[in-house]
Amino acid sequence: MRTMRLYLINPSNPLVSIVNVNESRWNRYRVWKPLSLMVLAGLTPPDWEITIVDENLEVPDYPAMPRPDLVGITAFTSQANRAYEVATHFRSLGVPVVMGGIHATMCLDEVSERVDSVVTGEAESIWTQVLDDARRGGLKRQYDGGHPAINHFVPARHDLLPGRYAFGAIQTTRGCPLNCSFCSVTAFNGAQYRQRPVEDVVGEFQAIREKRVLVVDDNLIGTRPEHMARAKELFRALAATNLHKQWIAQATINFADDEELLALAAKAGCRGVFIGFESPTPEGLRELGKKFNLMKGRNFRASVRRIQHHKILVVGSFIIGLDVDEPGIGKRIAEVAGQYGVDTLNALFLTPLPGTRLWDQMKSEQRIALNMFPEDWKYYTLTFPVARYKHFTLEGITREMISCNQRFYSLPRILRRVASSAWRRCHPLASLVGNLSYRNNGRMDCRIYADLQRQRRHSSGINRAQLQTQT
Ligand code: B12
Ligand code: SF4
Repeated sequence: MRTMRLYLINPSNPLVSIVNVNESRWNRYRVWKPLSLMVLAGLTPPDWEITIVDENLEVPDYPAMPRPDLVGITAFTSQANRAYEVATHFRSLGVPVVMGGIHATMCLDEVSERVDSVVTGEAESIWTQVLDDARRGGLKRQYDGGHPAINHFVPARHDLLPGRYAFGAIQTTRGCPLNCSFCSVTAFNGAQYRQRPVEDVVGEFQAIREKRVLVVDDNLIGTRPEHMARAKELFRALAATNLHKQWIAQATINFADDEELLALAAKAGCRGVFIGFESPTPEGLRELGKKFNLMKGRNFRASVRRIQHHKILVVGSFIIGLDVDEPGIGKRIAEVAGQYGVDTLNALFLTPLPGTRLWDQMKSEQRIALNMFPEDWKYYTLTFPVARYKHFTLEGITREMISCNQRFYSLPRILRRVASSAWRRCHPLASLVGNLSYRNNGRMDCRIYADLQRQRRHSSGINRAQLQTQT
């Protein structure tokens, strides 16, 4: 059988990509491995020769590369535009293009018009069939992978990307029952929380070259006692294998409620956790459907301290632009995040992502302001205001974001936080790097906001009519 050539491509987003990893060694900490493509590569039989292209690392000279037999493209919504440019290039050469991932699943019709074949849902159950059909020249227009059981997945191909990333990546669970209004995870991965067998995860951890690892799970510990029991089992097994890897993960705030869980996580190499606090007010949490954070008697400051006590840094995420938010919300979030004692703050604009409950609501209320699709998808990075916000103009909400970041990331506050983590012996260097990196991102965003305002005045770039209706 002839060996077939497959390119798997992660498109860049010109607004957020850092293509110049060689320019500064710190940029290595800002590009993350496209795990979806490594998983697809793992599922691909040996009669296919695979090249993974991560445009976030480097955009190659495609015309100079050998002609592939098939191109597979992944994309978050914010990458869709660039995905179509890449697809157009290969289709013009007569190479069939298949696209999958979250955007393809949520915007099937749009994607179908621009590629030869679309895979919706998770690919594990369907990818080899896609490849067989492509080999026979009989690709179907659409495949659906659904939500397969995640027992005994083949490991991702951790060897296929260059060693220029600071972090490896792994996934141990899928799905989330909580279905927050702004989040795509329940719609995409389902409400059932699925967990990979502990031995599979440990085996795959061992195959990762990097010392640091991003565990991409949306909630590594889950929400129920049996989920946490499995998380403990995983942490014990990781600690027992003595991998000496350091990893960061995402979790809900209940991570803080179980001392044994925290101690085991730290022993297994957990150095940081990303937690969605989302809103400083109960009304905000109710609006977002984040009822899990509303549990009676929750003291967020004490919860954060308990996590940090185990030398695990806490990144707190908040959303600006809720209907209940009033002017001054940026400053308030900075203050509340400071009171909770998080090590770094990740503030994002409320963004209607396709497929979410928020999308349906804002669409029906005609509040999606940047809606020249597919061009406008590039702004759906949660770092641009793309909707009409109840109590803010475009400039107003942008000012809130700037004031939030300037306050939280002022140099005296950064120094105070880093001193506090030094006092607690909780990775002060990592805290310093994290704080300076967020401060720097905030400053870059300010420049982009200023450019956008200028573009608006000159009526180029973003459609003027959209912006006028927004303000
Ligand atoms: C890790 C992660 C990141 C990493 C990405 C690393 C990387 N380069 O891929 C980082 C931190 C950089 C990141 C950034 C962002 N992210 Co993110 N991220 C995730 C997370 C938590 C896990 C993704 C993952 O790796 N999953 C594991 C792999 C194995 O699963 P998968 O990607 O779904 O791939 C499977 C299928 O989709 C399918 N598939 C995927 N691609 C393809 C391609 C082909 C050809 C085929 C056949 C199949 C296929 O097969 C795979 C195996 O089943 C998801 C949540 C989630 N559950 O998806 C959010 C998520 C994807 N992120 C999201 C968002 C919004 C962002 C940001 C825009 C904003 C932000 N700050 O978070 C930025 C994007 C910036 C940009 N570049 O434009 C949203 C995307 C929603 C949307 N409609 O796009 C998600 C769904 C989270 C959410 N709460 O809604 N993210
Ligand atoms: S925000 Fe977190 S808790 Fe809410 S649905 Fe998404 S993954 Fe689940």
